[in-house]
Amino acid sequence: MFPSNIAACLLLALSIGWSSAQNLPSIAEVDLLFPRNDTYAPTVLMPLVFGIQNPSAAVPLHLSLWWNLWQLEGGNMTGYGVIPKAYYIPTGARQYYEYSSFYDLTTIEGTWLFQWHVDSVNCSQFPANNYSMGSYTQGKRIIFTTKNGAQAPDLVTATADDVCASAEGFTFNVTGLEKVSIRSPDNPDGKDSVTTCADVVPMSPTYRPNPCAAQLNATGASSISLALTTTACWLPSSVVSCPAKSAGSLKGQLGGPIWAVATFGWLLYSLVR
Ligand SMILES: *[C@@H]1O[C@H](CO)[C@@H](O)[C@H](O)[C@H]1NC(C)=O
Ligand SMILES: *[C@@H]1O[C@H](CO)[C@@H](O)[C@H](O)[C@H]1NC(C)=O
Ligand SMILES: *[C@@H]1O[C@H](CO)[C@@H](O)[C@H](O)[C@H]1NC(C)=O
Ligand SMILES: *[C@@H]1O[C@H](CO)[C@@H](O)[C@H](O)[C@H]1NC(C)=O
Ligand SMILES: *[C@@H]1O[C@H](CO)[C@@H](O)[C@H](O)[C@H]1NC(C)=O
Ligand SMILES: CC(=O)N[C@H]1CO[C@H](CO)[C@@H](O)[C@@H]1O
Repeated sequence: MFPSNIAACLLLALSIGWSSAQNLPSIAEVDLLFPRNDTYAPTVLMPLVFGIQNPSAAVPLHLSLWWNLWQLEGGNMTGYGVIPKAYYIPTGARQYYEYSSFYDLTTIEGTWLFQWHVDSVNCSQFPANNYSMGSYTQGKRIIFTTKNGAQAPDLVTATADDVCASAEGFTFNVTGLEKVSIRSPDNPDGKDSVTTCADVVPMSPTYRPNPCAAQLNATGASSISLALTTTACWLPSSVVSCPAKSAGSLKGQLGGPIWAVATFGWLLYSLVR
């Protein structure tokens, strides 16, 4: 049913700006910044970029971002992935980006359905019980097209003034924080760890997401592009043309390719069926 030519995709993060401590209530927002509902030239490294606004408020939401990509011609799922800890965030950053690429997926002309959803906790709805936090899911989808001769993916253009407002996003109104014990596989000794769980209330009906606040300028866009290329260069038999030197030195630094990244929790799993 599913094709099997899927390679692992890697997830990296970039945070920008720093702010002082959090006041409640506090609004966090998750936006899909790229791809947009647009037409792009086929590429081996189509970027996937989420913006997380006010990440300090997002941390206790325990966000997970899930996605899958379908090629509409033939209806085949081409790839899927999860960003398991979108809350793995340096405290105090104002703006945070989780990004990856559809590595070697959108190399041909086609129409693509990209579905994404966000899991988040609400401690007042699902009190932490038996060490687990209940979460709920919200999702959106976009269609984009790849066509020879179309524009190359460009994160600055995709988040520019004239188009940024229509990006898809979800907002969260965090009104309270609760300390909870969770037992997680991250603790091999079986000990509980204490974490913070958010109480969330619905947004006021007039409030609209503000993805324009997550605009990327040339500096941010090129640092993301560079990271995507560098990361793709860690993959065995990478189909990306790699600057041999930088790929080598990063391997040296981290002691291995994908596995080193997994250690930091930044791996975006893209599974093969
Ligand atoms: C979809 O998958 C089927 C079965 O693997 C395959 O025969 C078909 O060519 C695929 N379609 C496209 C557009 O890749
Ligand atoms: C979170 O749970 C509380 C209690 O059930 C509920 O009143 C509130 O509407 C929930 N928040 C959201 C965003 O649904
Ligand atoms: C915890 O789990 C046990 C066994 O599954 C169940 O019997 C118990 O009701 C649960 N407690 C709560 C507070 O949900
Ligand atoms: C967030 O919730 C608080 C408390 O219910 C409310 O006063 C405020 O208007 C909400 N903010 C937004 C933007 O909806
Ligand atoms: C690009 O954006 C970052 C983060 O918002 C900012 O710190 C930087 O000064 C900007 N660079 C330019 C050249 O505008
Ligand atoms: C949300 C979405 O994906 N909307 C549109 C994107 O563009 C294609 C082609 O122009 C439309 O068919 C989608 O409905």
